[in-house]
Amino acid sequence: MHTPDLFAPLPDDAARLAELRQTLHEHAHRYYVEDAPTIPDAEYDRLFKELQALEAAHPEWLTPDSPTQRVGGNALDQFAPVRHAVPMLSIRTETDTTASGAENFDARIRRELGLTEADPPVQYVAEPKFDGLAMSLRYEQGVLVQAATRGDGETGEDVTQNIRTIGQIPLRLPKDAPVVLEVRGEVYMRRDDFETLNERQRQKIAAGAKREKTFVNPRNAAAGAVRQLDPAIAAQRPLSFFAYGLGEVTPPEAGGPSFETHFDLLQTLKSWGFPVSDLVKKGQGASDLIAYYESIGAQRDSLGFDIDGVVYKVNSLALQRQLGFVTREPRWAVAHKFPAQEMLTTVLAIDVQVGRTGKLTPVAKLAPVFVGGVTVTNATLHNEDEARRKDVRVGDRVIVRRAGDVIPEVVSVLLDKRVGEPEPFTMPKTCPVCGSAAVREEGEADHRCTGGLFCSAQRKQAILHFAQRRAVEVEGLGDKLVDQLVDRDVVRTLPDLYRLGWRAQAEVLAISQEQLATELDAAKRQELALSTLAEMDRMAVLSAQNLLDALQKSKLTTLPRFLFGLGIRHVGEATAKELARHFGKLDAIMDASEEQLLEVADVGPIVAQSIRAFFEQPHNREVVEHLRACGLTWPEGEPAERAPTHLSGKTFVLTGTLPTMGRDEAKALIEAAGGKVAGSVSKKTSYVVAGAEAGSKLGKALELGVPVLDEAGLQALLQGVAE
Ligand code: JCF
Repeated sequence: MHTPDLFAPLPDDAARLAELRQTLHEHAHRYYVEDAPTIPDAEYDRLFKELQALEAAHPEWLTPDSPTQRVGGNALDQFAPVRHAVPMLSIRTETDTTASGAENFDARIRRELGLTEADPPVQYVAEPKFDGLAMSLRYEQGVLVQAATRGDGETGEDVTQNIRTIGQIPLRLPKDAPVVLEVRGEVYMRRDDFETLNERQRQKIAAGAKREKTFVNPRNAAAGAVRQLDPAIAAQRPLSFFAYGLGEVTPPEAGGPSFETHFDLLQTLKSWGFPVSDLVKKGQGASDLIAYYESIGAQRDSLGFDIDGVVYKVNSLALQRQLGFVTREPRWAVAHKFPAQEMLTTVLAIDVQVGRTGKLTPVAKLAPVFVGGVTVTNATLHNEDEARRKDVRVGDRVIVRRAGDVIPEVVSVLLDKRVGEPEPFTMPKTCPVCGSAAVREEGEADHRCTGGLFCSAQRKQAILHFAQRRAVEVEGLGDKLVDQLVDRDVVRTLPDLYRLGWRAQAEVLAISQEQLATELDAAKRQELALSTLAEMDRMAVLSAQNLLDALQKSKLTTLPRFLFGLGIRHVGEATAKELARHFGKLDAIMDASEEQLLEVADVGPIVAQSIRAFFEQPHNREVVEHLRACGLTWPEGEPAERAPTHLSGKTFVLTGTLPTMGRDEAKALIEAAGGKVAGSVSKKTSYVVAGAEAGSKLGKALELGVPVLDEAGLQALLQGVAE
């Protein structure tokens, strides 16, 4: 009788193992590349553990392309050199950040190809230029066998262990992939992954870890991860990958693929499971390249990752061959750079600025530097802890970053360039403007000046807040004029804006301002205001008159604008609107108890308390009474029923021009249906409503998977016929 071999793999196990690997490969692709998982994470984990158990029971079945082998292997002493079968090209960069960068490239291509004006435009592919590290991935018989850095283009380093940990990189390819395939692309780190990583690093440092550090930017973090000798550490650094080209490939004669265009090549890479950017576009002639440069430039800050320009490539591979190379750079491609977002400069001083609510912000004064397309001379250090953490000191060489509309900030200090031992930054104990005590509340990051409206810096900010477009709007009242009005004591509180010159006049006549009011008719008031304004620097007669007209116009306002303009802490525009709708009248709000305030949608305990505290201060009630006495009015209503709520809890972002609805109209309709309109797109945005010439907000919506509506879609939603 035949004795069964107890150690022979059970055929059931072998089949299950193959099945698990296949399933896990598919789900990994859906999760990492398509960003659209079809099973819950827990289910993936369960399948993964089942495979690990099977492999543990049958070590002889272990292969390097198994999904379990992404993290594994031992720490290295150094990386082995890898000679690239086909050199890794660098790419010529065009630093002219105007349209001519694209025009020059197109003109050069046409010249090299001997084309005349009569010939049709050249076909191109345009891609974003990812700010990461170039990587070459080598597959043999469809299995990832090696990953190498660019190095000097001829010889790179073998970083296979680390690259395996990148979920987006396929460990094995479908059957139709060639026997030998080298895919080239960029390893990078997404911004959100970078933030998470740095937060984790900060926590480790706070817990006493000595050898940990935070990273300056996603590129450096990615480079550090790729060059980690211990793959277990690399595995904790979340990396991503985009493919953009090929190295060595089985030639068509030996059964390999043949492509006609760069675009087809990218599509095929995608079909084999490689991430290819959705932002890659076909186009023709210089005009399409310019349009692409501008469109990607507008989306730059809302992409989830850093790019430093775009790349243009001649689409036809036959034409690419005809164009050839100069040294190691292809003639058929160019990188068209965007303005740098990070630059080096020197800290001249560290000032402390006082905001409207008394918040003290340390600000680094910088030697002027051109960054992100503008000249920067100030960079915020946020608060004391941030300033200390970055350890910025006067005289330091620092990296400043400016992205989009974000306030410029100091990214890091070049410690090895520090000269001598400048004093570390400390927050002053008193307000630099008014000398009142500066305090930092328990659990808060910010220091605040306790001077309140005694502090001229706070008063200036309060006036500018009141006069801004979204509040009562006093056109033409800018910060320079407010500085003068406050510094010369013409304006102390908000009502003084409507009583220009009264204080000085009352003093001259030795009477109170109330008495003066009874003596001044409209013409005299006008004359007094004009002569007072005329004394301000750079104030012409015409602009003085314009300002008086603007002040007059601002007197007829709305309750929400007035409330918002008062600058009550935590009362933004949306809350002001809710308060106005709920109570109808200002007096009702001023006298409301915390409990009554809590009945308003969106008002929680902190906001209720802040409103209550504001109106409990006699001087705040006085400001309101005087503003009314100066003629500020608004229509008052009855307490309203809760507005329709079928869009409540939904947040909309509007971008571009809608065919028939104006922006304000769309906003009003959304709000009337209980929805909110926000200025920027985030994961919390419910819908983006996009019209013609929609900008970067649309790009961001597509990237985050936020549903996008056109005007008709919005109408349907407003009428409740769509979800
Ligand atoms: O995204 C990049 N950093 C990038 C680099 C994209 C490309 O299409 C490239 C590249 C370097 C060389 N193409 C070549 C030929």
